[in-house]
Amino acid sequence: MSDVPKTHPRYLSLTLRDKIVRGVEQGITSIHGLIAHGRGEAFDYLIAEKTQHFATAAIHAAAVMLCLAKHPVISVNGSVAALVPEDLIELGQVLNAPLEVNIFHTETGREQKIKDHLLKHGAKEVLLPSTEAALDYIDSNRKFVHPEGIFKADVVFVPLEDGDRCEALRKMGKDVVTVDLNPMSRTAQQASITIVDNVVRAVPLLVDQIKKISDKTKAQTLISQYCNRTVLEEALKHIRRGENI
Ligand code: PTJ
Repeated sequence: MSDVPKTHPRYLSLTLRDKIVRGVEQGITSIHGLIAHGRGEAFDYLIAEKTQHFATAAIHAAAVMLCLAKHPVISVNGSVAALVPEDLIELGQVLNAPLEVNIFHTETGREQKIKDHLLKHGAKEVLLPSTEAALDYIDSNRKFVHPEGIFKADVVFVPLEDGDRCEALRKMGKDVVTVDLNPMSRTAQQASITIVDNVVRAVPLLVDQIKKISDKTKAQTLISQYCNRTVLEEALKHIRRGENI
């Protein structure tokens, strides 16, 4: 870790950079994760590095969708494994959902390293992709999934996605909940629910929200009223107005 004093005005942001850099050094995060992180930082700036109202609305709906799912699965790539391992594990625990490693950039051994990293942070079980099950409508490495995990899932939580797989999952009739700071990305546009927020803020809030749901039938009403398009438009309006610049 670099020696950033806690009093530095950009302490939090610099700490996140360190986590991604450390992830690359450990062989967990793809080198492309550095570029993805930079893109995320730029959008985070535009929303004042705060969870805004459109993200809160999406988090509430996502909590319900994940709670009502019969077979929810949490997809983990090399970037989120470096940024929020404990929060993803807690999300899996509150939902009783498996974590499944799924990466875009193929580097030998990286999937296993991500799995080991999650186990070290307290995960009980982590699924790996298998050649026994593959998604339709996609050619990249992300098509390989676990037969008891993403292949069977009705709702998949896919933070920081690259687009293609979100489309494939939707075409296969699955619901997708994503976290993406860019409301214009293909993933953001195609997901069932898009949380336009930093994954480091969004996942703990999602866990808290899930814990608060006591009446699932009542919660169902919330989801039937949710419109992802409207929420994305709100996020774009917020960015265009430049309120935080
Ligand atoms: O581990 P791998 O091989 O699966 O690769 C993971 C990355 C993230 C490198 C890969 O999926 C990728 O290249 O993603 P993209 O296409 O760059 O998209 C990442 C999206 O996540 C972009 O829209 C970013 O704005 C957004 N993003 C980046 N950092 C964050 C974020 N969204 C939420 N929180 C962040 N911290």
